[in-house]
This record gives sequence, structure tokens and C-alpha cells, in this order.
Amino acid sequence: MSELLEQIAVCVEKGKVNKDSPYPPDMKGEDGVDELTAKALADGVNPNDVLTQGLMAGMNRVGVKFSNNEVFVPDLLMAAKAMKTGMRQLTPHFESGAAQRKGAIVIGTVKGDLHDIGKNLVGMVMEGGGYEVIDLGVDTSAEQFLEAVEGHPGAAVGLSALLTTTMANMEQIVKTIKEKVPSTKVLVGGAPLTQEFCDKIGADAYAPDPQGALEYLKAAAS
Ligand code: B1M
Repeated sequence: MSELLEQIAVCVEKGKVNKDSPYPPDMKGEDGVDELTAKALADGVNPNDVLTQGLMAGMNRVGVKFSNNEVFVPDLLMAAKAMKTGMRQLTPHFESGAAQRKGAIVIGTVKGDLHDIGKNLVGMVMEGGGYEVIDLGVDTSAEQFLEAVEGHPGAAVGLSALLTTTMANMEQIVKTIKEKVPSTKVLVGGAPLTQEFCDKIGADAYAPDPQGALEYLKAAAS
């Protein structure tokens, strides 16, 4: 079983989307993330293990290689495409608990930032936890967040940032929301964030992962 998850990780790392994909040339004709994820789920592998030990493990390796200048932006793009192919198959498994909505959350990746894989995972887990998710996508401005908050009274807000440079934009967005609709609960997350940064910018909570974000929403509602 762990061999299958390792194969998924390797395919994400190398950007092998599916069997028909010609990229990378040395894996031509081999199964990609699409086929291997389907096989893992059909074999009864826990979707969370597929996510963490397969898809996310592969993506972490690409990140390390990128830091070491061993791979470049096109490689990240192919890895992201492969990862999203797998995530599409996992979505129904994470969304199955959504019959009765417990509340709503507006989520988005902040202005200047195009990373959306982590934010999408947070959205999937929140939907699975019973929340309505209004996903504003990437490169989202303070005005866009504010408009969505005003259109969904009572909704919480979840901000994601993956770049140290866009963390400053997060601060501006929190400030705008808190000024205009002070009762809004604002949750922040993303790899470079810390609790200290969250406190500094006046957000209500920092969550290191999707489960932490869901737990915060549940606790805030009770
Ligand atoms: Co970029 N990138 N990237 N990238 N990229 C990083 C983030 C980087 C750390 C890589 C590195 O140097 N090792 C680095 C940032 C350095 C820094 O600022 N400290 C970096 C860089 C530099 C860049 C560019 C500037 C590269 C360039 O052009 N020279 C550029 C910036 C573009 C932009 O945004 N304006 C860029 C571009 C890209 C791609 C577009 C090619 C692609 C993104 C594709 C996409 O998302 N659709 C990409 C990718 C794939 C990565 C890495 C490899 C993987 C990110 C990812 O998806 N991780 C990343 C290195 C890494 O993280 N290892 C890297 C998997 C995902 C599940 O994890 O997003 O952390 P993550 O989400 C986690 C938690 O953080 C948390 O939950 C998730 C699940 O556990 N979380 C939340 C996230 N949001 C949350 C919100 C919450 C709660 C929890 O509440 C609301």
C-alpha cells in the first residue's frame, strides 16, 4: 500500500499527470497521478493518507528541490497540475459531511499571491465539516474580501498566503475588514505564517493546517 502512495508522490514530484501525458519524457506511457489516485481509492486507501503521504509528500519534495535550484518554475507548475488532478478525486471524500450548513466562510489567497493548493484544501475540509465556502480564488484584494463579507453577513474570513512578500498584503486586508465590519472573525494560514504574525496583524486566529482551521470555526460558533 505504501508503495502505491510513494508512486503517487513520485508522480507529483515529476509532474506526471496521467498516462497520456507526454511529460516527463522518461515516464511516457506510465500511470500518472490520475490513474494511481483512482487505484488507491479503489483499493480502499484512506483518502487522507492519499493526500498527506502521496500528493503532499510529492509536493514537499518539489519545494525543497526548488529551494536548492534543482528544479524551476515550469517544474512547479507541472507538479501543481499533477497534484490538482489527484485532489479532484479526493474532493467528494472530503465534502461528504455537508448536508446541513453550520455557517459560512469566505476564503481566498491574498493579493499578489497565486498559490492556491493549500487554500483549496482548506476549502475542501471546511465544506466537509459542513460550512458553506465562498472561494474568491487567488490574488484577492481587500475590496474583494470586503464585498464578499458584506454580501454574506456573519461569514468568517480565511486568508491564505504562501509568500513572505504577500504577508504584508494580508495585514492590509485584515485591517480593512476589521475597520468596516469589526465583528468578522478572520482566520489566517499558509506556510510562512506564525501565531506571532497573526497576533501582530490583528487577525483572530492562525491555523497551521485545514483541520486546525475547521476546529477554529467550530469553536468560534459555540
Ligand atoms: Co511557489 N513558492 N512561487 N509556486 N511554490 C513557494 C511557496 C516557495 C516556498 C518555494 C521555495 O522557495 N522553496 C517560495 C516562497 C518563498 C517565500 O516567500 N518564503 C515560492 C516562490 C518564491 C514562488 C515564485 C516567486 C517563484 C518565481 O516566480 N520565481 C512564484 C510566485 C508567484 C505568485 O504567487 N505571485 C511562485 C509560483 C509558484 C507556482 C505558480 C509555479 C506554483 C503554485 C501553483 C498553485 O498553487 N496553483 C508554486 C508552488 C507549487 C510552490 C510550492 C512548491 C508548493 C506550494 C504548495 O502547493 N504546497 C512551494 C514550496 C513548498 O511549499 N514546499 C512554493 C502544498 C500545499 C498543500 O501546502 O500551500 O503550505 P500549503 O498549504 C498548507 C498550509 O500552509 C495550510 O494548509 C495547507 C495544507 O496543510 N494553509 C492554511 C494554507 N493556507 C491556509 C489557510 C488557512 C489555514 C491553513 O486558513 C485560512
